[in-house]
Amino acid sequence: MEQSLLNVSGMSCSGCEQRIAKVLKQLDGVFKAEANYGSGEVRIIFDISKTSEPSIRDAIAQAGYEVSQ
Ligand SMILES: [Cu+2]
Repeated sequence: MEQSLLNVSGMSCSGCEQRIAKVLKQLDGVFKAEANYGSGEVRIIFDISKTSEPSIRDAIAQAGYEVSQ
């Protein structure tokens, strides 16, 4: 199991948190996804054999948010 903490900009309310969490939980291999718009952080716990951090970053970007390095 792998844990990543990403800095995401563009979240402005709890709806954004829920939207990102929902999108990430739909990815195969993601066990936990928590977004916090106050801190701009998204914490993900995932199975590295099923998905990857780049895939997670892509999913967040496709949902309309920006992931910083
Ligand atoms: Cu929002």
